[in-house]
Amino acid sequence: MTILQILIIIGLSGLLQSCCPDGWRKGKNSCYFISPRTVSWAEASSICQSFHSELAVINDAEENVLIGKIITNIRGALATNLWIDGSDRMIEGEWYWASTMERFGYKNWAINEPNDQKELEDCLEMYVIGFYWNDNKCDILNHFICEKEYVSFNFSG
Ligand SMILES: [Ca+2]
Ligand SMILES: [Ca+2]
Ligand SMILES: [Ca+2]
Repeated sequence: MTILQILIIIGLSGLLQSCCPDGWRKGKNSCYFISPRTVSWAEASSICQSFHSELAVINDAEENVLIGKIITNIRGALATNLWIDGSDRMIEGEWYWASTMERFGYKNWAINEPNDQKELEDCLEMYVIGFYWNDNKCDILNHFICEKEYVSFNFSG
């Protein structure tokens, strides 16, 4: 590999690291979009998919903190909590990320949650303050968080 090729690759990777679409916020490995609209969980999920993304999957505490910071920056514009990708609609009490069907690893439940109040709460929201998680009714209207990976560069393409 020549010096020039190495410099080009370094330059491109620098560009790609900041490659989130307009209006999306950069995280560690992902870009995030906080919707100004409030919709049901199912509609939030399909809107994210229309952006070639999914409702946010929170993989660890670091990601929860990072999303909390993004929310804090725009909290004045938010009227509700925020949908993320979790659900227990298939088997009550068995929480999974709907976009991957994987069971939760990291969890950040608020105290006494999930409580499946009136046996009606099967969708996961993040509190707009404190960023803990709560199960809520899937048809209430919330803001929501979409997540997509950075665009990756294919050197063979
Ligand atoms: Ca994630
Ligand atoms: Ca439930
Ligand atoms: Ca609840």
